[in-house]
Amino acid sequence: MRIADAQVFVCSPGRNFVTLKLTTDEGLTGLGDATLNGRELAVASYLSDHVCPLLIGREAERIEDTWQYLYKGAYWRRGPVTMAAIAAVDVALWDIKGKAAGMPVYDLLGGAVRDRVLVYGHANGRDVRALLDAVAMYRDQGYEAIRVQAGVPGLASTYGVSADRMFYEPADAARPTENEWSTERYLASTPPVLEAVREAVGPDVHLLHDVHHRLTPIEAAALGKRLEEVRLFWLEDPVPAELQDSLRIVRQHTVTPLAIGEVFNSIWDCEQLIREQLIDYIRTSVSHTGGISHLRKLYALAEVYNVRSGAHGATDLSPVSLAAALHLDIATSNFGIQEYMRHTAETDAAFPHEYRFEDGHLIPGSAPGLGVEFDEGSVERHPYNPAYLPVNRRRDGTMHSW
Ligand code: KDG
Ligand code: MG
Repeated sequence: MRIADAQVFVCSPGRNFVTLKLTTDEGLTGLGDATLNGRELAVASYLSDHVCPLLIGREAERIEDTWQYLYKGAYWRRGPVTMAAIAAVDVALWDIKGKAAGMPVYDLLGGAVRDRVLVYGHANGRDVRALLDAVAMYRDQGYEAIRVQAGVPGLASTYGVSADRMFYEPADAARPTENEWSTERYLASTPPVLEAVREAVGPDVHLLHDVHHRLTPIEAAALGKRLEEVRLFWLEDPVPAELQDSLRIVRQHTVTPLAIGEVFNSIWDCEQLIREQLIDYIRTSVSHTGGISHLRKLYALAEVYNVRSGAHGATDLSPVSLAAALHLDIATSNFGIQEYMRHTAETDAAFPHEYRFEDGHLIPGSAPGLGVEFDEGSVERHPYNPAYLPVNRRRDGTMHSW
């Protein structure tokens, strides 16, 4: 069975998505997600101009060989654009292989090791009261794990906190929105807020918090130490991700579990973090880390070092990515948790899917392949709408992480 056609679709049903569709000479189709928030067209061009022409005529069954061909054959390795493009091809080929075999992808990956996937939702509020309302809403929906983010008093806006409770979309403008940042204010206001949430929900709900790479190692160490009594499930992205050694400093000072990696795009971005057991959860995603083929190698390395998965699953990862993540999660023994930021009804309509939410968990369904379709009419109905993630400036005007 050979790849006969490769099409790239860019559309914006609620937000921008780049979708790859591969069709074989036997008429089977497979989908991959190539969305890179705020840089969508770069991946679309990488695929259409440089990858799709190379795929035509290749054997669709040879997933690993195609991965190596695109990764090594490019000469220029890694990077988010390259790895998102390779991921889309890889996931589409797994989808095709599942359909050809009449099996869900998780069966091709060794079979399910659990019946469902624990997920966490995003509660946020400008202040403690609004945050507690949002947490209660997630509890009412059955979530057992909730990420909690609050506004910082004295700052007009904070990345990660929005008025829209259910469908938070940070890429909100054709030129990046500018947020203001104060580490001092954040460090002063955050611990009491998280303590109040723990007090309100009791001991049995998993609470998570995302720092969005904003602290220095020693500031992150102090925050982790201060939050130990809150018993977070994890403290995410406490420091910028580029320097893996930074996590050693944080680790030396606190037993608060650490998660990092949503911006990583290969095993080499976190090899030291895993090997030295500097983190507890790795946040890499199928769509930004070279697809199922690469991510399962990364998870296998993590398993050796007692690091568990906690895959990124924000709304900028399309339902195709989410389905791929669920198939891998359910077949991975060192799975930890899956992020699940709900898509809007428009997005769900553009990508009809088998997976479903039940009692704080997601279930991938047992359709052959990934169990996701794409409505190509979305391209005309919902054209691309340039949107960028916000930027963050310190109060003295200098740029800061998000
Ligand atoms: O595109 C950026 C978002 O995916 C990111 O801000 C979400 O930090 C995030 C998270 O943990 O979901
Ligand atoms: Mg994050």
